[in-house]
Amino acid sequence: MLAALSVMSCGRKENEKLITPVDFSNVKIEEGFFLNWMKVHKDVTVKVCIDQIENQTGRIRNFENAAKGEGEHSGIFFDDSDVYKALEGMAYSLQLFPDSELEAKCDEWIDKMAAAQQPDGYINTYYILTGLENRWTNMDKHEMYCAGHMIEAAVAYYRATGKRKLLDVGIRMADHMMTVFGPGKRDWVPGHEEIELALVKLYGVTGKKKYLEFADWLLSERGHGHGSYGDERKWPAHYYQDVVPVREMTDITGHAVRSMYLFCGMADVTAYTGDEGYRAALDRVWDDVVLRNMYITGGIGQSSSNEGFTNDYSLPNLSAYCETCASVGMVYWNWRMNQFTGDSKYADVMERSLYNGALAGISLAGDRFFYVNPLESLGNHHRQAWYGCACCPSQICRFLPSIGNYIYGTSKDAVWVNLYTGCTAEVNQDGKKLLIKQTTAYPWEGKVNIALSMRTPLSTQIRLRIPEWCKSFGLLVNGKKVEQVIEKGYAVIDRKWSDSDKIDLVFAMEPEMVEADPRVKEDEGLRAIQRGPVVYCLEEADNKEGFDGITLSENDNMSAYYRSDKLSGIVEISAKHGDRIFTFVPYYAWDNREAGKMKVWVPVERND
Ligand code: FUB
Ligand code: ZN
Repeated sequence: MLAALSVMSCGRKENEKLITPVDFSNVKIEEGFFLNWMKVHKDVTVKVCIDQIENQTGRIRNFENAAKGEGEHSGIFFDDSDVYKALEGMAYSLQLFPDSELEAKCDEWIDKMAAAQQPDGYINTYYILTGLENRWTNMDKHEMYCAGHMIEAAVAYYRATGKRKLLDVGIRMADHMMTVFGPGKRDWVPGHEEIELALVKLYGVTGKKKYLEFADWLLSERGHGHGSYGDERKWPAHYYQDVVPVREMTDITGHAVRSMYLFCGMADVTAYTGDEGYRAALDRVWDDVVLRNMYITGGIGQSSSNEGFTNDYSLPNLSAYCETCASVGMVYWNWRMNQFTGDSKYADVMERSLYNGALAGISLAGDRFFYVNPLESLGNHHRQAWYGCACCPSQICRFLPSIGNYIYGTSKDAVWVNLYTGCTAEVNQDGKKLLIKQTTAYPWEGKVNIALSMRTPLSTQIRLRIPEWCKSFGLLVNGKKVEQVIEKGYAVIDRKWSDSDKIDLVFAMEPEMVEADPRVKEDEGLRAIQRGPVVYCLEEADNKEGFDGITLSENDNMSAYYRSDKLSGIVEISAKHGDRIFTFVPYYAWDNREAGKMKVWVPVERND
């Protein structure tokens, strides 16, 4: 039943997208680095989100009040989106760990959402409770943003359970929007992108092309002067990516999360339409984001003033905004770019943003969150149990359980391995079932063992990403060297595979001192430490004496060792500088102990 409605039934043009990702529901993370995150998500984060949404804030009450048509709206006008994003995360969790109690909670919330929907399909508790006559008057008020998150939750829950009540709410809201906006109707530029990618998901699940076309139309509305956002002096059009038509974009502007969702929407539409203009624009802005505006953590959006981008190569550390949602957005977008091109440079960025920018957004215990992720702290920046604007906690709630999405992909002739982590995946390659079991302590060790199981021998390429940080690697098949070529950052092995075949990969993984692009003035004379995909930082908790004066030199001896007793299990790095030893811990794990200072970039004495 679900398969009949799958994405591939919707007329994706052959070769528009090279790689089809292997869905996380077919990837079991039963060991390794991410297992702990999956458990923490299920046991803690989901419960924290439910408690915040039901008891600590008025988010679910807004739906109850909207259903009754009376009472106040509490919180921010886009708070509905947090409920939808948490629900999406709960749906993913159900897919991994069936749980009748959690499913009942989802059903309870969905009943409230459905009851709040207006007869004409409109749903948004802010306008329902503050005056429906004002709806669709201010493009910055996130009505389509909330609708998009609802549709994403609806698709997730439908896929997890087969239940379509929320999906029908989503369909009615989408149909409502299409009666008001569209060619020959009203113009509209969603002030916060999101609806575009959600409509493509709705197309994927319903097979109704009108949703894809509406997504494309919304994208084409940008940059023609249709935008109207209330206070235009405060937030000019570039904050909303509304200065030029999206096909003409060359530079990244404005709000970081909005940009990420826009680019995901453009990529998703292009995957079906093959729009060359969107593709070319995405390539241009990717260079601008990654080469000129990205932190070493894969975080983006330098400034709190616009929650977004400023000037090329201006990357302050103490005031870095690097919203958690923006790092998750980088994962979403780079994953899509990789699917078009089969170029590992996108998966490299995806990995960087995942292990550093995104994972930093949640405490190791899964109960506290960072919204802003600076690369330096004077000791006054801490995780919080929740936020008034809670986009980041709910983002993390939907992101963590779906991490399995980013590991594998398939194309006509190849199986693609993008992330290395302990897991077992069931992959359909050329109509045949292939079981891939990865065993590895990555990112702490560079050794990866991949064991294949299949009923009958299978001829296919296996494309193994050689991470950009890796200076040398070894690759054996069944214990022997084999012929391989490197293409766009992947080691390609093309052969007939048999049951029980094994691939052994070893990536040399040493602590490295990394220097920023010389145009980044804020990092002049500084170095950061990275090992494998993990970026490190100094915390006062480990380096109590003279923290502000810590200096390294380029030839300091660095050693890395695994500490199962520390920060849920990490590789710690010690740098020996003269008679002092400095301890570095992974950036994502900072602020999980007593309060203190932190820095990623450290002064270095040069040897020349
Ligand atoms: O506006 C909705 C979300 O709240 C944005 O994506 C975040 O940057 C925060 O402003
Ligand atoms: Zn956020």
